[in-house]
Amino acid sequence: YKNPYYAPGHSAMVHLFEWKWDDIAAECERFLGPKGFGGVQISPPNENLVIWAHNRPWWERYQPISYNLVTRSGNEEQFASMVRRCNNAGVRIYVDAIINHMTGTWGENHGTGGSTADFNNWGYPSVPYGRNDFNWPQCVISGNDYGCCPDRVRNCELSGLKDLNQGSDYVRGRIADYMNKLIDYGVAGFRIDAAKHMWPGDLNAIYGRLHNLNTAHGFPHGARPYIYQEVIDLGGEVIRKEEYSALAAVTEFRYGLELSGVFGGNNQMRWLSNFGPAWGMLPHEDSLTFIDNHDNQRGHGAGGRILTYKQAKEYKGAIAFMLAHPYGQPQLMSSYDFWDTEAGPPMDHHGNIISPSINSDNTCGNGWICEHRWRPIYQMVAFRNVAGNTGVNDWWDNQSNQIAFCRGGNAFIAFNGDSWALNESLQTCLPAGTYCDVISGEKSHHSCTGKTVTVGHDGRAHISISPGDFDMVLAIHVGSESRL
Ligand code: AAO
Repeated sequence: YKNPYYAPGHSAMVHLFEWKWDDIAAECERFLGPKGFGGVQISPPNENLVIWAHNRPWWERYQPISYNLVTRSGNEEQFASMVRRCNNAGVRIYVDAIINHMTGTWGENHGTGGSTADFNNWGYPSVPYGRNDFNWPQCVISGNDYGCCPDRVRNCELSGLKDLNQGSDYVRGRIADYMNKLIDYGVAGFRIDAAKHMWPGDLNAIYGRLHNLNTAHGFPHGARPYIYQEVIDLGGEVIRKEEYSALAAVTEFRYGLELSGVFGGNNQMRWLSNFGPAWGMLPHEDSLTFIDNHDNQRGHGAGGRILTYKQAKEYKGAIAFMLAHPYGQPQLMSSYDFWDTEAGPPMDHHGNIISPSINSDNTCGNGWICEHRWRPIYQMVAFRNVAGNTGVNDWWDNQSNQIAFCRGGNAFIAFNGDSWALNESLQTCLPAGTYCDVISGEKSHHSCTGKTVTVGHDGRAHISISPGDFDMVLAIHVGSESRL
């Protein structure tokens, strides 16, 4: 469950938060595939409660009312077509699976596909679930429970969401049927929402019932789905991430918190020389890494000061480090603009999601931020693909906030987080040549629209990043040689 099964030459997944299936399919073909992205995490595809009381907030999608594949993002046919088209473009689809609970009660009672619930009887006829499928006695998790009481964290309700009993064979069956249907459609894996709130043994039993990935979609025989479990463990709680990494991969929340600290100026870059498990993070193969996610970019879930698109220069620095560094399986966030932390995606007055528009410079419009289309970000995905399985070598730092390192002999990156210029002759590990910095520009025909770097026969080059530069990063790799 720890292999994402990316297509060869692809890496990194992007969470296309609240995107529609047709738009994702188009994005796979026109952008993600050609740029070398590994996959897309989609918003939950199963039917959710419609919540007009909060003007269709994003979080209504975390309130399942059935496992029918119909949401604001699209219907079952559109889902199937998206998976097919993305796999054909070399881009995998990972589903956000909400299997801990069903919707809470909201004085509104119809789903995105027209299903209703019988809230007084814990009844979800479209599955169907009834009273016996939930944990009893009914109770709600309080903040203190995280420090003392694993049984309450797992058997009580997460903010009033009806808590399914995954110990039941019947419930396991309904969940596995749902996930298997998605696997058969060609998805490559799942984010397990609220995994901390389910017993590891129950999850293991459910994973054991899952089908192998669909060979008709290009997966090898016997391939198991990639599973990354949402477990917030920043220390100090009774439930530990290792209980879950024993089963499958885990979202490493410490990663984005630490890198936000460094790139936000609260810790020195030089300490990053041993970034990874030495910082209290999971082993490489267990770790799904990210800077921000859909929760913490708006103050939900794990707290802390997390960088987002709103602090663009620092954010791009942290993302560039994540993509340049070999530790973990990186996930990028792709957002819509928001100020109200409850606000749903761009929508019309019927609640229909408005598609992103694509500008001539590759960026998005209609209220969509599309961080994944920011040049330094998508070009760092290409950097990661070129770097491949190499480790970090030739680390350099100035004992402060200027650092640089190579990935084997394929790629080189430098960062300047100091208030003075970086101006050094550094070892780039690259063959002699003229390279185009993929952060400040790109290769265009036989020249470069940004900084150029000349590497000598000894592999050294003069590297300069001034504090006034638009970005704090400079990156070159064997694919950015500008006179090829
Ligand atoms: C909505 C309404 C509620 C209403 C509910 C029921 O907002 O008012 O009661 O409906 O109708 C999302 C939204 C929720 C929303 C829900 C359903 O975030 O606001 O509720 O949809 O519509 C915990 C879980 C974690 C969860 C996170 C939000 O452990 O799994 O809360 N994330 C996922 C999704 C998320 C989704 C759900 C789960 C539910 O990503 O989008 O909710 O499907 C501690 C614990 C964490 C815990 C947090 C928050 O964290 O460790 O496990 O996360 O508390 O309760 C420090 C600590 C850190 C701590 C943090 C916050 O930083 O170091 O550990 O403080 O206290």
